[in-house]
Amino acid sequence: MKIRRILLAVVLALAGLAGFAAPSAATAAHTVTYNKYSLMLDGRRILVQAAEFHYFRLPSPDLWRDILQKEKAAGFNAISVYFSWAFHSPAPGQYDFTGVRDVDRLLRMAEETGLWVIARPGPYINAETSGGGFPAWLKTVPGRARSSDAGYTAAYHDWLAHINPIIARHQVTRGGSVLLYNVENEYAVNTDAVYMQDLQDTARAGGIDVPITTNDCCDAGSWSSTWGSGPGAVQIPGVDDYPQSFECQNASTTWGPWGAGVTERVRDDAPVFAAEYQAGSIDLNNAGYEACRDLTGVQYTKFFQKGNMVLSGATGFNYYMGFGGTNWGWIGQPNDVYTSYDYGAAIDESRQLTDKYFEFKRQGYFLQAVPPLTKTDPSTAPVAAGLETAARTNPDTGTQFVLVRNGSTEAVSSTLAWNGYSLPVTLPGHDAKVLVGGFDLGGQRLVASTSELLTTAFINRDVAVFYGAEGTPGTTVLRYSNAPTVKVLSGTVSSSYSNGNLRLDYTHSGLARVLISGGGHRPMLLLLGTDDTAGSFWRADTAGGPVLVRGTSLLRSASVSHGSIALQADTSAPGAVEVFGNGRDLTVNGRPISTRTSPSGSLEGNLPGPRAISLPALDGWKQAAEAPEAQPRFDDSRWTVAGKTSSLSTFQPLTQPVLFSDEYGYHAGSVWYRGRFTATGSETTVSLNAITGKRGDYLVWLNGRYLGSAAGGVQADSDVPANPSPGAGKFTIPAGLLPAGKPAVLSVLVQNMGNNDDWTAEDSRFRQPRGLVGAAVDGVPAISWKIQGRARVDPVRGGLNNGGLFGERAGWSLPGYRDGSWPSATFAVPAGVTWLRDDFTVDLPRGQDTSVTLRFGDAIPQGYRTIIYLNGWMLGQYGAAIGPQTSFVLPAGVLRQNGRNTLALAVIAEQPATVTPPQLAVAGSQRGGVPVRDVAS
Ligand code: IPT
Repeated sequence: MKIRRILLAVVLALAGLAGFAAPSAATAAHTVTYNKYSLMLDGRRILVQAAEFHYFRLPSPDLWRDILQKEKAAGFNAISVYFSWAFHSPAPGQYDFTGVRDVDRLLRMAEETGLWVIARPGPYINAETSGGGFPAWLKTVPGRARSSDAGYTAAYHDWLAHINPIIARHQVTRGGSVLLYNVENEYAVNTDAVYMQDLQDTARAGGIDVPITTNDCCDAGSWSSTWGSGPGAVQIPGVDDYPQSFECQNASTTWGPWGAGVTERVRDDAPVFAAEYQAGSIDLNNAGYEACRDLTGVQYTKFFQKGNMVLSGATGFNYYMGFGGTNWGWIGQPNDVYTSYDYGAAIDESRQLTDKYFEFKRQGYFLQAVPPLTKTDPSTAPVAAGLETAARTNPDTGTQFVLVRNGSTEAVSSTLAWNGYSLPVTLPGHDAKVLVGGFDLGGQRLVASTSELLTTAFINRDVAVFYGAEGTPGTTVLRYSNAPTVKVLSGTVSSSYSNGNLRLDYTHSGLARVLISGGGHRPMLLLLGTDDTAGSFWRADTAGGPVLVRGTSLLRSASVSHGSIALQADTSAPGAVEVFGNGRDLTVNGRPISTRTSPSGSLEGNLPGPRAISLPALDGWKQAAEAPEAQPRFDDSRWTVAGKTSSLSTFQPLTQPVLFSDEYGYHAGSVWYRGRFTATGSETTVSLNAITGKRGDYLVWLNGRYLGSAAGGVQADSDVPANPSPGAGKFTIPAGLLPAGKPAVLSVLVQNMGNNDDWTAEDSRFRQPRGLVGAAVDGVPAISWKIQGRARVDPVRGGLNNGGLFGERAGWSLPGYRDGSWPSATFAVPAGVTWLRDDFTVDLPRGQDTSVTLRFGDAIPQGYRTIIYLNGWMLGQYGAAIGPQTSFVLPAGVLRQNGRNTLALAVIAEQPATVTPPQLAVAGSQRGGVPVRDVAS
């Protein structure tokens, strides 16, 4: 054990030689300090490059590792994680940290992957989650939320008492990977310093000893000592920037409407920290997430992020989101998002790498290659006519970082006057570069370059990869004590030597290779690429030295020992692979690969691609209609009596009693109401009112007769005048339906689409009711009500998976349900609730990562909504009223990849309809992947 620990420590120390090593299977305890420039780990400056990841949006823990490895492979050294209170607590005092909620496992995985963690346990998290992460039961707890009021305080103390110990034992100070602890979230509209201070005191009392930060809203710093040195100030102020805003439908014309995206320096005793920097967008206007990816595409990622690097001097970055994931179950906040939380992120919802991922990789590798960036001051920038320039310099090493940006949409060619040179530069429209000069690059001295540095490594000799936009000029100047020998191995590069400087001129194209030897330095291989060729490099740092790889679609990890290089890598097609590393033999995913040595000193070989996939047709559908609750004689004796007369919501019930579903412990999904009264026979109209959140509806029956449906109310914002009648529906009672003097039963099925968030820290918004808010039948003095929602908390899927449809209560969504007596589907459904079930078997190639989706027709039908369950896991909602989504990710693990699966669809129809069933489709398949076990179902 002890030897193992020492070995790991050696590995860690070796890894530490290359750039900013994040933890790797961390064991040793570290200290974290900071000053104006950066955080420091054991006194060594670090730069934090984090990607936001929400474990609760990926219900297959083995796939967490896939995402973490992909983030790591893009040069991220950290993840930022919200911990969702609602996700862990279905009821007051009940907490679950098992299975898909096992955050201890998540933090272990982060350690194993070598990623630091910025832990963000709220209690309020926003994040387009229902209630902003507040459990819905909090709506019934007295005391203003996000304040120091007693009731709220007791509630969040219980949450923190559960989550803080888990976070605390994974801190870097205890050998783990949690580096920062973030309290609250954009707590800027209504502020209570006693509350902010208590969150920090509670964390400290709970063993949190890493620096505490908070993310402030909207380019502005607060909760810092300069803003108010009183209670509530955090150690490291973080600032959120979303320069592109969220109008994905205007992607092609939008450029920075929310500002320059330069993270503000809030105070001088802490580093600048971009706590959330926009890296995607919510799809506010149903444009689809590809439009959001365009809004925040490669040009945006270059222009704004590189600008921020130099203009802000930030040494902590967190990109929101790195991977968005899925609002499965009822975790989403319906006003801003539908099922998919793809976010237009660099890694898409089906876990595929997009173009933007490769831009993140270029930037991430660069940041790791230039330690002097952790301590810089603004300096005089070289000038290039027609282009924006700015510079920072490290006061100790003199290393310069020069931003060159083109704010126009057309390419600009200019000359950069820098360090005594006139260097031609061309930038495509909306492009940006961060150039480095005065830098010790391995055993070399870089004077200046108009190519950007991707990475540098010592692999038998110095290897450096530089790049620039295809077809643009590049110049690199290196210092030598006498003329070196320059050998161009491939490409066109001219060189000249004078006064100790070697100048190389070239046009960025493909991948040029130049071997430089002599000149008083150790030899160097210079690789001069384009955005694409540079972006194709993968790097892993091993105990046996760094490894550079080209030709795989991903490099997950590498090891080098006794002359053998072993890669864990994915391929999306068969093809050539090239590996630079300290070895003569190569294995990929355990398979020996035959190789030859190239003139560049690398190993070259060929790798197989993925095997073909065949998916079964979904053609065995069975069908059953339900909604017995609509029938007058239905037995509701076990249902909850709805008889309350008041609630804590500022929204006053329109009629008595209070029918808000949360008051009766029903917090998610569908909820049924049955109201009884004695008819006079002369009633004409049922008047109802329901609040569902955006995208919801409700359906109404009287004495078993379907009366129709209405859209549920929204009332998303407290800043619009309150709508006294948000979700009104009037239903005519057919003549003769209500015999005089006879009991009548009114049945109503209401969707609860999720709760509003509490972004502005106003109770009115988050406590807004869900369910019926008013119910009357003309001439009827009183209706007595019963209510039924979810039957129980699903022990593996949790409290947000199910609502209270009859089929959900009776297990129709579950894989084990016996549907043998159900007839084959006709797909003709009446108004009301109809279920479709299909069992299917898949047998996907092993050792291959296949992402499967459920595809519906592109023309989204009106008039009904479909709730999708795979093996009992509620994975989405499809319908015209819900959003533009037609394709739903079926995460591996929830999808049994080699076995039998059950799909169940609950169709809630506002009128009779014919349903077009979905089919399975492949979103991507790569040889490789991580082992994925079936998630308990
Ligand atoms: C910022 C929130 O902090 C984050 O939780 C998420 O909601 C994000 O917005 C939008 O996706 S708030 C910022 C836009 C003012």
